[in-house]
Amino acid sequence: MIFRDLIKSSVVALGVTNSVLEVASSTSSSGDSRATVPNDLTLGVKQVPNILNDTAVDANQEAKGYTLVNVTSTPRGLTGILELKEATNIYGYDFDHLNLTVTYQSDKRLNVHIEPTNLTDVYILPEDLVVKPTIEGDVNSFNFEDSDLVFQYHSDDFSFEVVRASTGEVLFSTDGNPLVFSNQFIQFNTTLPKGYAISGLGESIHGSLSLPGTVKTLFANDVGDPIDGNIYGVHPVYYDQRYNSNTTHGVYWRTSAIQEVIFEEQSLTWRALSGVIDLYFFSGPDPKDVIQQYVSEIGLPAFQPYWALGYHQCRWGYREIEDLEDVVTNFKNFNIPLETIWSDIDYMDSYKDFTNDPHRYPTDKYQDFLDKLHKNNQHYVPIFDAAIYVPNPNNETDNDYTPFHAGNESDIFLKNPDGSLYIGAVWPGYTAFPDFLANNTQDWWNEMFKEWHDRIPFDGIWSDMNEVSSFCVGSCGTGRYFENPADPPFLVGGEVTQYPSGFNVSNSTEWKSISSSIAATATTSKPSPSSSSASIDSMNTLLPGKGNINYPPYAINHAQGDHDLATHAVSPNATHADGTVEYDIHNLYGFLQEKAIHAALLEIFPNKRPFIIARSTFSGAGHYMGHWGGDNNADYDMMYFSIPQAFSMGLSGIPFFGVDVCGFNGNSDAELCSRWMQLGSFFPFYRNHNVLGAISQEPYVWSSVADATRTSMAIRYLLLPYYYTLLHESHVTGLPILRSLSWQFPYEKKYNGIDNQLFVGDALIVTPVLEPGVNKTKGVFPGAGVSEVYYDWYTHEKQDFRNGKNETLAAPLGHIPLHVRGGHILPLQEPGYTVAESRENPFALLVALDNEGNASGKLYLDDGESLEIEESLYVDFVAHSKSLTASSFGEYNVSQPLANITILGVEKKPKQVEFEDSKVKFSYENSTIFVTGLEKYTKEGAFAKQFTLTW
Ligand code: MIG
Repeated sequence: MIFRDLIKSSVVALGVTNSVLEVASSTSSSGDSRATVPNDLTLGVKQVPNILNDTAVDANQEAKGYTLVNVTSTPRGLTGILELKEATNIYGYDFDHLNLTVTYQSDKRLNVHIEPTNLTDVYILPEDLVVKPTIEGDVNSFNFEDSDLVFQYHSDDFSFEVVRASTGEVLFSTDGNPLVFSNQFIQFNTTLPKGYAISGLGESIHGSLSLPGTVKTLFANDVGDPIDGNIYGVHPVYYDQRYNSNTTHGVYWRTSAIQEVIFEEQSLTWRALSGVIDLYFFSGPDPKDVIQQYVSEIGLPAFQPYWALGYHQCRWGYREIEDLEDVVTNFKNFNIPLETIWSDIDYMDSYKDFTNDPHRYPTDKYQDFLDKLHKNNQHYVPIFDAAIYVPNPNNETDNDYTPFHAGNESDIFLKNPDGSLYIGAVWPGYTAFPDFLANNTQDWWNEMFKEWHDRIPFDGIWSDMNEVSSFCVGSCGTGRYFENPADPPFLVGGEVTQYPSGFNVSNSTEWKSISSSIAATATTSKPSPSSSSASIDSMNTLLPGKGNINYPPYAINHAQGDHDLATHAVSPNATHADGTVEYDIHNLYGFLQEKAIHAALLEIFPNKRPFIIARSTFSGAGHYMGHWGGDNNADYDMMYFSIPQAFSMGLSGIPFFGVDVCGFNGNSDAELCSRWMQLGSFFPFYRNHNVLGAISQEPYVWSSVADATRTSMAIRYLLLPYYYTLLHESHVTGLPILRSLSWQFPYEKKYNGIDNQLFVGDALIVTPVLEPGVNKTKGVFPGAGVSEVYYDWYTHEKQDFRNGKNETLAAPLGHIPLHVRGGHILPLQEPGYTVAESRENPFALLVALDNEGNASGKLYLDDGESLEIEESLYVDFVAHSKSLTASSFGEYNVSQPLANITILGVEKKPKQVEFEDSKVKFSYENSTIFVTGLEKYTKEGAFAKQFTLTW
């Protein structure tokens, strides 16, 4: 074992708190003594975030703005020139001439584009990296009267407004605040109504954005889920819900720049540290309209394979292949469905991508394991880290690492400004980073993935660390990689002593022994600043051209302790093949890598939907992958935050989302894990994942959790056709799968910001328990008793809820309140152990009638995996006047019969129930008709023919 200093800040940044001691080395048997990346290489230069600096210059006050001249109308809008009134050079060199172009792209979409007339040193985001919303219809003509949005401007002291034509409401106005446009600082400000209701601007774990004083920093960051801080992805879009006019609009700034958005009492100031202004306004008018308008422009969500909806088990610390085998067996023995088993970095040979440890994960055993797994219709997804190990040229064995050499020969890694290799440090030691702007990268990449898959036939990829993360500041491996392999500059995987809140009550004896150690480790540290972005050029950091990109004059409130942009990330001056610096596209690294993985998987599995779960995302990434919430904690607050995080990913075009169920950092406990396994079973992506060193938290570890899991998993698997239909809907329309109450009921402000309940589609509402030690929970049921009806999922009883009332619901451990909204019909299928088995079982329908006795619903099915779908099945269900009709379209055949139909909300027991012309068996209880024995009428397949059921 090697003893090293425990570097608190790095450890905390990684989320690996309370680690005691274990060497990161994976080949402990070899007895090699390994170098360690020195701690001092991890230390950035402390920055004082501008927003925390009382003496910082406020550009809204100091800048002088521009004058608009030469306004010319165009068939689709107007153009003009903006002339700088007076240079103030706040946080950057002001551009003296800008081009303004306003384009009415459609009746519901307006683009405001502002860029310097001289584009030298200005980063323009290419369309092949991030798609551009395009003009609808004829580019040369537009009927301005039809537009929902109107652009207005003032020439002197240039400002502009976007107004909603139908209501005259000002949606966006820069009036009263100058435009600032310099090489390292762009800023505009819009007024907002008092008490605004805004969402978006992810990715962050956040409460409401509607609180004045909120700051959203948009800079992709490898950090363990700080509340409100910048985390893995960047989504520069916000949704502004206006309750005075019952309308919602969206504003998207198509930029990869480092950004910060500041919310004040009645305004929002949006800042970027490079690029140009490329703003898109979406007119809605309902929140779901805005989501679809935005998401369909950035890229509709990927269609995940059907099996992705099954249950996923993961952890960091399945040390050897036998651990995976045991887990798979245990799930089976405890009769808890397991669809996919995952590997964290444990499988790798010294943490090198594309390898497997010869002792702990020997290829032959590994292959046998996967073979058996696949025979059982189960799946395997390994982790993949973004950085590529730079082998030690002085060590022959170590140097035998093709992925690096092949990549280096093809010249596909990021460079330093002087053209040398940029070498950072990640798990294996000093590492290089693929450059997805280099010409040969994709070929190399495809080859590496292909070879890996030939040896280890995985079913999808889990992409981690692609912010892109690096443990040291700058190219620390330059001149040092001959020390490789090198351990990370901190310790990981020691004993974890942190337990969820409430653990002391439910586990009082264990609590006694651990509470003192928790107290001992609870320290806080305050940074002592050594530089600041206080005033106009106070730090003398202004530079013409690109400027000072490693330490921009405006310091964002980056959630790394020292706020240095290069802390825990590749440095801003790392350079791409075409000369682009990371500074301008850091936020895109993960997105570009995910596109490359997507392409590589298509080579391996032609015409199969690639399954990718990735960490760093950007606008449009959802077109390629799903996302997990990163390093949360095993605690109730993080379980709660998973709900707003899911909403936020949904409105960012990433509906396939879930968090580490039962919690990542810290130990979970039976109560938390039981609640979380049940809540997680309603998320599109359902995966339990755990940090190295924490106690086991597979659902079978505690019998109460096993029971709770079986209960809610049975519901999830029963609902698979409903979920798959939602998956398809999100793929073709952009709509999220998990929906907030404020999107479902957009005209009542009291439902805004409710994030302790969630709708799954439009038909189901989940009201989870989010705190320890209780046996009830509370939730609201919009419209109840007025326009809406809600039924208890379990008892089928119509609920006596009142509109707007916070209802108390019984929720003993093991029970998650679930309600069906009247007016909906849900397709169901009898659960099997795997998704494949489930798909062999008979179907069923759940009909929840509304107050008028009506309901409708739909089902979508296909083979569940083809990318180009040749055969699909669409079924429409309509119930009214005591009859239910199912009509199907399409070529895809399901051979499984329909077994039963449940109809909720039937006031009187019917005399008879008929399926087509045959009288069928039924029972009646609790205002519910339960029809059984339909298999004999649907032998050719549940939806082979149109049918009608009457009662
Ligand atoms: O720096 O691979 O978010 O899920 O278990 C930590 C180890 C690296 C971070 C991921 C987490 C994963 C862990 N990884």
